[in-house]
Amino acid sequence: MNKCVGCGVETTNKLCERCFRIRNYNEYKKVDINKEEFLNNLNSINKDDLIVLVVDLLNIPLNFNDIKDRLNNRVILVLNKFDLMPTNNEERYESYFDKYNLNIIDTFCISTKNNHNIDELYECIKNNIINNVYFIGYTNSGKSSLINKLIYNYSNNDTVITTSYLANTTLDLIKIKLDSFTLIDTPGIINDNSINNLSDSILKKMSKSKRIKPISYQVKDTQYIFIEDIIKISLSNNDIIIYTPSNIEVNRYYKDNSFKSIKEIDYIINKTSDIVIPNIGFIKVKSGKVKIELSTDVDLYIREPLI
Ligand SMILES: Nc1nc2c(ncn2[C@@H]2O[C@H](COP(=O)(O)OP(=O)(O)OP(=O)(O)O)[C@@H](O)[C@H]2O)c(=O)[nH]1
Ligand SMILES: [Mg+2]
Repeated sequence: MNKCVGCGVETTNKLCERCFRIRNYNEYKKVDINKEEFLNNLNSINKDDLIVLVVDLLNIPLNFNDIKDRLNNRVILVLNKFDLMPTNNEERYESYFDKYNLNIIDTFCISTKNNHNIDELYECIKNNIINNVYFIGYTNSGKSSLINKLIYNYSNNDTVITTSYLANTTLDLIKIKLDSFTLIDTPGIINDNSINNLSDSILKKMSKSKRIKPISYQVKDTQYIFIEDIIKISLSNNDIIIYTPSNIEVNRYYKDNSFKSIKEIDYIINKTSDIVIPNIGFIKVKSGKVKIELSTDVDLYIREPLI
């Protein structure tokens, strides 16, 4: 048996059938994974291996508890999808992670898509690597896309790892020789089930996202804000700012439409905070009551404002 060059599973061919279909027919298939088994993939990390922890700026985890034990090594923190962020204040995003107390050598805001800070990151990897560098992080954060970018920019190797907008694209370790060291792609960890509960059309839309354009709303009692058909927000005379990529639809209505709510959350906000909608964006609220209704089972959380 070979290992599929696209996702790492055992296969008789160079590419497994799933990767072949993603690449040739744009056909994506969700896979069910066992989180513990996935975490076991990281057991081969040795003490002197370098870690590149890849975080999606639109899906910052509340904590890194799942992978905390694997983060005792030297870590380069990579904040990916910087192209989607509404402001270019890199320091602001970087310092946001101070509170996570990770063992970080250096932090980079990068955009794999726009090649932003990739040279700087590569220099840092070269300066700190002994043998191996593991790219780890939550699913869909862009680990495989980043490795593809490094292979493309800094080698003559024509290997391409499969990437997609769905969760769990990489299924096993993938080792790539570059220079005198080895890059190791790892299967992303699921932090909650939010991404699997989003519709295919929303995920597809998110994969074509454009830079976030914040929209401020002064909302009266009788109004509602809708984000696509996923979220309905009601407030009483409150100000909010919605941060979602500009291709995501945000609308204000004076009447409720036929929104089918499956989950309701009532927040009482005391100080300026973000209500985070993983993978989609966040809502900055100053204070007061906010009611959120969801038409799909997405786990929201509150954090200090990112911006
Ligand atoms: N806007 C934007 N999208 C990106 C960037 N990098 C990756 N993506 C998108 O993010 C999605 C996930 O990318 P992958 O590289 O497959 O992510 P991964 O971390 O390897 O995912 P798993 O293998 O499931 O763990 C794809 O739709 C990519 O196109 C970036 O810099 N900017
Ligand atoms: Mg991957």
